[in-house]
Amino acid sequence: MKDLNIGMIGYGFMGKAHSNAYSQASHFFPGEYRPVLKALCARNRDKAAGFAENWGYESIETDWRELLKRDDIDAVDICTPNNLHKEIAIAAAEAGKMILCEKPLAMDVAEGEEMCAAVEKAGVRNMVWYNYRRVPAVTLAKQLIDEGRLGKVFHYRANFLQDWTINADVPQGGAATWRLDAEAAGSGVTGDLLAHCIDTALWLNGGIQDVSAMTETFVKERMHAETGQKEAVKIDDACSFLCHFSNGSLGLFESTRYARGHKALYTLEINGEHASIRWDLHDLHRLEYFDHGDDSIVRGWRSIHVSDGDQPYMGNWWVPGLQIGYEHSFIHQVADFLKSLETDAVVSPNFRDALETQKVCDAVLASAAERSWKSI
Ligand code: SOE
Repeated sequence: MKDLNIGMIGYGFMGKAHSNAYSQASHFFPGEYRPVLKALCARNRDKAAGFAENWGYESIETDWRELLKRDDIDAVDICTPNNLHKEIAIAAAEAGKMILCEKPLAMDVAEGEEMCAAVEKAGVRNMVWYNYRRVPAVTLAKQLIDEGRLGKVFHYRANFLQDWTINADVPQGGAATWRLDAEAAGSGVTGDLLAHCIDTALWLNGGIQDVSAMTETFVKERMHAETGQKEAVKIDDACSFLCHFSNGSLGLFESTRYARGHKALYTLEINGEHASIRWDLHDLHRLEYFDHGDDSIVRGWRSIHVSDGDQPYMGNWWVPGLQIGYEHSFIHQVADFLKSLETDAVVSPNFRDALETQKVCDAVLASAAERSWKSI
């Protein structure tokens, strides 16, 4: 086995998800390459050391520029808030490192274009962590669509609902709440949650032509964790949009952090001429499937428990019937990245793919601001 030395920047929620994925991938998907947790980089030395010890990183750095200078780092994983993605990614590309970047790719399309240009000029392998594509049930949905089982698609519907910011005392800015600070996050639910829905939609249903959106910021001022002052909230708390897909289907998307009772409810449904598909993150190992070709007396929604060896990724896990969870989508993403090193295939979503998602996000925000349809 060849080593793929990872240098990870950041150690929050995604730092854990990615570290776990690097640790597990080669055990369950053995191949030519094996990730090695070489260095963890974060500004706070004590916290970096604690995280590194817990997850088994061999060393720490407190300045990402020093990490990029190291010859023993092959791939850089960017798990920082969104406002740092561009600078780090461009420098990492110039240093010849492979890059695995957290979503969304960038703060906006202009930044994303620069990042794409940098990785393409340097010729470095790159990937963005839109992990939900690699939930086996979602990958199975892609397989069924590609086999033509749905026929012409009429409707694509997706929601991503949460409720963790309803309390006006939740601050903006700082380690755990930077997602509420426009300076760090770029946008609110559009870049954080709808970006997932858009990435999956572009993958399953093809390009989006135009959008009509509305956004709302329900809590107008929040204390900023860094200044201690109440400041205007500039992110979108909720966003809904309509769109036309290039294949002629109509799209309907909704995301909010104000849906009391919903913690992370990502759902999608696709209605085609011959069949429909739906999926729900809270029951992520199941794919609901309605096939109009079934005999009429038994026709109905079937609930496919995606756990059998001939279903995506499942042959590498337990015996049929035993399921896997959220963290495995990240493990699959690492496994596919490692495989791409062997085969020299492009691994997706790469920066270019994620730029398409960014274009839709930017158009959605512009449409909401201007109250008009926007072309992509
Ligand atoms: C926000 O709460 C969040 O953690 C997103 O940042 C993730 O991308 C999403 O998968 C779950 O929710």
